[in-house]
Amino acid sequence: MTIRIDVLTIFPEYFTIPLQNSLLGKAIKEKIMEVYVHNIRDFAKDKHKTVDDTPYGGGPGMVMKCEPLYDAVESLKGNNSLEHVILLSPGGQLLTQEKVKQMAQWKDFVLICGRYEGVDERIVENLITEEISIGDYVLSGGELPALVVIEAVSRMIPGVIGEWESVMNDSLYDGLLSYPQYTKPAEFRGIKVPEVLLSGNHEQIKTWREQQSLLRTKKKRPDLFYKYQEKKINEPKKVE
Ligand code: 4FD
Repeated sequence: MTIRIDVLTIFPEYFTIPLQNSLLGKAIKEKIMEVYVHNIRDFAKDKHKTVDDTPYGGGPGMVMKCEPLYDAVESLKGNNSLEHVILLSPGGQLLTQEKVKQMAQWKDFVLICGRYEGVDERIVENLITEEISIGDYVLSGGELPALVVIEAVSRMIPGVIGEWESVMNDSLYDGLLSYPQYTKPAEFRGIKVPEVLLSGNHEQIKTWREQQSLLRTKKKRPDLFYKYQEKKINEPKKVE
Protein backbone atom coordinates (compact mmCIF):
# COMPACT_ATOMS: atom_id res chain seq x y z
CA MET A 1 0.00 0.00 0.00
CA THR A 2 1.86 3.04 -1.31
CA ILE A 3 0.58 6.55 -0.66
CA ARG A 4 0.55 8.74 -3.77
CA ILE A 5 0.99 12.51 -3.64
CA ASP A 6 0.66 14.74 -6.73
CA VAL A 7 2.00 18.26 -6.41
CA LEU A 8 0.97 21.06 -8.76
CA THR A 9 3.31 24.05 -8.85
CA ILE A 10 4.87 26.58 -11.18
CA PHE A 11 8.22 25.96 -9.43
CA PRO A 12 8.90 22.22 -9.63
CA GLU A 13 12.61 22.86 -8.89
CA TYR A 14 11.63 23.74 -5.32
CA PHE A 15 10.97 20.06 -4.69
CA THR A 16 14.04 18.34 -6.13
CA ILE A 17 16.51 18.55 -3.24
CA PRO A 18 14.03 18.19 -0.33
CA LEU A 19 12.52 15.07 -1.91
CA GLN A 20 16.02 13.60 -2.23
CA ASN A 21 16.95 14.11 1.43
CA SER A 22 17.73 11.05 3.50
CA LEU A 23 14.31 10.25 4.91
CA LEU A 24 12.03 11.31 2.08
CA GLY A 25 14.47 10.10 -0.57
CA LYS A 26 14.58 6.66 1.03
CA ALA A 27 10.78 6.48 1.41
CA ILE A 28 10.39 7.32 -2.27
CA LYS A 29 13.15 4.96 -3.43
CA GLU A 30 11.64 2.14 -1.41
CA LYS A 31 8.22 2.88 -2.92
CA ILE A 32 6.67 3.54 0.49
CA MET A 33 5.61 6.88 -0.98
CA GLU A 34 5.14 8.09 -4.53
CA VAL A 35 5.49 11.84 -5.06
CA TYR A 36 4.90 13.35 -8.50
CA VAL A 37 5.62 17.02 -9.12
CA HIS A 38 3.84 18.60 -12.09
CA ASN A 39 4.45 22.00 -13.64
CA ILE A 40 1.16 23.90 -13.97
CA ARG A 41 2.74 25.89 -16.78
CA ASP A 42 2.82 22.73 -18.93
CA PHE A 43 -0.99 22.95 -19.01
CA ALA A 44 -1.15 26.53 -20.29
CA LYS A 45 -2.26 26.48 -23.91
CA ASP A 46 -1.20 29.95 -25.12
CA LYS A 47 2.22 30.57 -26.55
CA HIS A 48 3.39 32.53 -23.50
CA LYS A 49 2.34 29.71 -21.14
CA THR A 50 0.31 32.12 -19.02
CA VAL A 51 -0.73 30.89 -15.57
CA ASP A 52 -1.80 34.19 -13.98
CA ASP A 53 -3.72 37.33 -14.87
CA THR A 54 -4.83 40.68 -13.43
CA PRO A 55 -7.73 40.66 -10.95
CA TYR A 56 -11.24 41.58 -12.11
CA GLY A 57 -12.30 44.76 -10.34
CA GLY A 58 -8.74 46.01 -10.30
CA GLY A 59 -6.22 46.05 -7.52
CA PRO A 60 -2.62 45.00 -7.12
CA GLY A 61 -0.93 41.77 -8.09
CA MET A 62 -1.89 38.79 -10.15
CA VAL A 63 -4.33 35.93 -9.72
CA MET A 64 -3.79 32.31 -10.74
CA LYS A 65 -5.97 31.46 -13.72
CA CYS A 66 -8.56 28.68 -13.79
CA GLU A 67 -7.81 26.85 -17.03
CA PRO A 68 -4.23 25.58 -16.51
CA LEU A 69 -4.96 24.50 -12.93
CA TYR A 70 -8.18 22.78 -13.92
CA ASP A 71 -6.49 20.95 -16.78
CA ALA A 72 -3.57 19.98 -14.55
CA VAL A 73 -5.92 18.40 -11.97
CA GLU A 74 -7.96 16.72 -14.70
CA SER A 75 -4.78 15.16 -16.13
CA LEU A 76 -4.39 13.24 -12.87
CA LYS A 77 -7.67 11.34 -13.34
CA GLY A 78 -7.01 7.61 -13.43
CA ASN A 79 -3.81 7.96 -11.41
CA ASN A 80 -5.14 9.89 -8.44
CA SER A 81 -8.62 9.38 -6.94
CA LEU A 82 -8.94 13.20 -6.59
CA GLU A 83 -10.81 12.58 -3.33
CA HIS A 84 -8.48 15.05 -1.64
CA VAL A 85 -7.48 18.10 -3.66
CA ILE A 86 -5.77 20.43 -1.22
CA LEU A 87 -4.85 24.08 -1.63
CA LEU A 88 -2.11 25.34 0.65
CA SER A 89 -3.33 28.74 1.72
CA PRO A 90 -3.16 31.07 4.72
CA GLY A 91 -6.97 30.82 4.91
CA GLY A 92 -6.94 27.04 5.36
CA GLN A 93 -7.41 24.85 8.42
CA LEU A 94 -4.29 24.93 10.58
CA LEU A 95 -2.20 21.81 10.12
CA THR A 96 -1.90 19.73 13.28
CA GLN A 97 -0.24 16.40 14.06
CA GLU A 98 -3.76 14.97 14.28
CA LYS A 99 -4.46 16.09 10.70
CA VAL A 100 -1.08 14.77 9.56
CA LYS A 101 -1.89 11.32 10.99
CA GLN A 102 -5.23 11.36 9.20
CA MET A 103 -3.62 12.29 5.87
CA ALA A 104 -1.06 9.50 6.24
CA GLN A 105 -4.00 7.05 6.04
CA TRP A 106 -5.24 8.37 2.70
CA LYS A 107 -4.33 6.40 -0.38
CA ASP A 108 -3.61 9.57 -2.35
CA PHE A 109 -3.99 13.35 -2.40
CA VAL A 110 -3.18 16.40 -4.52
CA LEU A 111 -1.32 19.45 -3.21
CA ILE A 112 -1.85 22.69 -5.13
CA CYS A 113 0.73 25.41 -4.59
CA GLY A 114 -0.74 28.84 -5.25
CA ARG A 115 1.37 31.86 -6.05
CA TYR A 116 0.73 35.54 -6.64
CA GLU A 117 -2.02 37.23 -4.66
CA GLY A 118 -4.21 34.17 -4.70
CA VAL A 119 -6.14 31.74 -6.81
CA ASP A 120 -9.33 32.39 -8.84
CA GLU A 121 -12.18 31.72 -6.40
CA ARG A 122 -13.89 29.39 -8.89
CA ILE A 123 -10.96 27.01 -8.42
CA VAL A 124 -11.33 27.17 -4.67
CA GLU A 125 -15.08 26.53 -4.85
CA ASN A 126 -15.21 23.84 -7.52
CA LEU A 127 -11.93 21.98 -7.55
CA ILE A 128 -10.47 22.19 -4.06
CA THR A 129 -11.84 19.79 -1.44
CA GLU A 130 -10.02 21.46 1.45
CA GLU A 131 -7.61 24.25 2.28
CA ILE A 132 -4.71 23.76 4.66
CA SER A 133 -2.48 26.37 6.29
CA ILE A 134 0.81 25.59 8.00
CA GLY A 135 0.52 28.65 10.27
CA ASP A 136 -0.70 32.20 10.57
CA TYR A 137 1.79 33.95 8.32
CA VAL A 138 2.01 34.70 4.61
CA LEU A 139 4.51 33.21 2.19
CA SER A 140 5.08 33.95 -1.48
CA GLY A 141 3.74 30.58 -2.50
CA GLY A 142 2.41 27.25 -1.33
CA GLU A 143 5.61 25.36 -2.18
CA LEU A 144 7.19 25.43 1.28
CA PRO A 145 3.86 24.54 2.96
CA ALA A 146 3.50 21.61 0.52
CA LEU A 147 6.96 20.35 1.50
CA VAL A 148 6.03 20.71 5.17
CA VAL A 149 2.92 18.58 4.57
CA ILE A 150 4.86 15.93 2.63
CA GLU A 151 7.57 15.62 5.26
CA ALA A 152 5.17 15.57 8.21
CA VAL A 153 2.96 12.94 6.52
CA SER A 154 5.96 10.80 5.54
CA ARG A 155 6.98 10.47 9.20
CA MET A 156 3.59 8.96 10.04
CA ILE A 157 3.86 6.19 7.44
CA PRO A 158 5.14 2.90 8.87
CA GLY A 159 8.58 2.08 7.50
CA VAL A 160 9.72 5.64 6.78
CA ILE A 161 11.27 6.11 10.19
CA GLY A 162 13.29 3.08 11.22
CA GLU A 163 12.02 2.79 14.75
CA TRP A 164 8.32 3.31 15.41
CA GLU A 165 9.39 3.93 19.01
CA SER A 166 11.05 7.18 18.00
CA VAL A 167 7.91 8.34 16.17
CA MET A 168 5.78 7.72 19.24
CA ASN A 169 8.39 9.47 21.33
CA ASP A 170 8.20 12.61 19.19
CA SER A 171 6.75 15.79 20.50
CA LEU A 172 3.04 15.98 19.75
CA TYR A 173 2.60 12.35 18.69
CA ASP A 174 0.13 11.94 21.54
CA GLY A 175 -0.56 15.67 21.75
CA LEU A 176 2.09 16.42 24.37
CA LEU A 177 5.57 17.92 24.11
CA SER A 178 8.32 15.39 24.74
CA TYR A 179 10.39 15.16 27.90
CA PRO A 180 13.84 16.79 28.15
CA GLN A 181 16.73 14.79 26.70
CA TYR A 182 20.35 14.66 27.87
CA THR A 183 23.49 12.96 26.66
CA LYS A 184 27.08 12.60 27.90
CA PRO A 185 28.83 14.09 29.80
CA ALA A 186 26.88 13.71 33.05
CA GLU A 187 28.19 17.12 34.07
CA PHE A 188 28.81 20.01 31.64
CA ARG A 189 30.27 23.28 32.99
CA GLY A 190 28.88 22.41 36.38
CA ILE A 191 25.39 21.65 35.03
CA LYS A 192 24.26 18.16 35.96
CA VAL A 193 21.98 15.71 34.21
CA PRO A 194 18.93 14.91 36.41
CA GLU A 195 19.94 12.18 38.85
CA VAL A 196 17.00 9.88 38.00
CA LEU A 197 18.29 9.41 34.41
CA LEU A 198 21.56 7.99 35.72
CA SER A 199 19.82 5.69 38.20
CA GLY A 200 19.17 2.80 35.84
CA ASN A 201 15.69 2.51 37.39
CA HIS A 202 13.55 2.21 34.26
CA GLU A 203 10.24 2.37 36.10
CA GLN A 204 11.25 5.60 37.81
CA ILE A 205 12.65 7.06 34.56
CA LYS A 206 9.38 6.34 32.77
CA THR A 207 7.35 8.07 35.47
CA TRP A 208 9.72 11.05 35.55
CA ARG A 209 9.52 11.46 31.77
CA GLU A 210 5.72 11.30 31.76
CA GLN A 211 5.61 13.96 34.46
CA GLN A 212 8.07 16.16 32.58
CA SER A 213 6.01 15.84 29.38
CA LEU A 214 2.88 16.96 31.20
CA LEU A 215 4.61 19.74 33.15
CA ARG A 216 6.36 21.34 30.20
CA THR A 217 3.30 21.09 27.97
CA LYS A 218 1.26 22.83 30.68
CA LYS A 219 3.94 25.53 31.03
CA LYS A 220 4.94 26.08 27.39
CA ARG A 221 1.76 25.20 25.52
CA PRO A 222 -1.27 25.48 27.80
CA ASP A 223 -3.48 25.25 24.69
CA LEU A 224 -2.13 21.77 23.92
CA PHE A 225 -2.34 20.74 27.55
CA TYR A 226 -6.01 21.68 27.64
CA LYS A 227 -6.68 19.77 24.42
CA TYR A 228 -4.86 16.72 25.81
CA GLN A 229 -6.94 16.73 28.99
CA GLU A 230 -10.15 17.01 26.99
CA LYS A 231 -9.05 14.04 24.87
CA LYS A 232 -8.24 11.97 27.97
CA ILE A 233 -11.61 12.75 29.54
CA ASN A 234 -13.48 11.67 26.43
CA GLU A 235 -11.41 8.53 25.90
CA PRO A 236 -13.45 5.37 26.52
CA LYS A 237 -12.29 3.67 29.72
CA LYS A 238 -10.64 0.27 29.31
CA VAL A 239 -12.60 -2.46 31.09
CA GLU A 240 -10.24 -4.52 33.22
N1 4FD B 1 0.36 29.71 5.93
C1 4FD B 1 0.52 29.69 3.52
C2 4FD B 1 0.14 29.09 2.34
C3 4FD B 1 0.31 29.76 1.13
C4 4FD B 1 0.85 31.06 1.14
C5 4FD B 1 -1.00 31.65 -1.36
C6 4FD B 1 -3.77 31.92 -1.53
C7 4FD B 1 -1.61 32.83 -0.95
C8 4FD B 1 1.07 30.96 3.47
C9 4FD B 1 -3.17 30.74 -1.94
C10 4FD B 1 -2.97 32.96 -1.05
C11 4FD B 1 -1.78 30.59 -1.84
C12 4FD B 1 0.35 29.01 4.83
C13 4FD B 1 0.48 31.48 -1.28
N2 4FD B 1 1.24 31.61 2.32
N3 4FD B 1 1.00 31.82 0.02
O1 4FD B 1 0.18 27.79 4.85
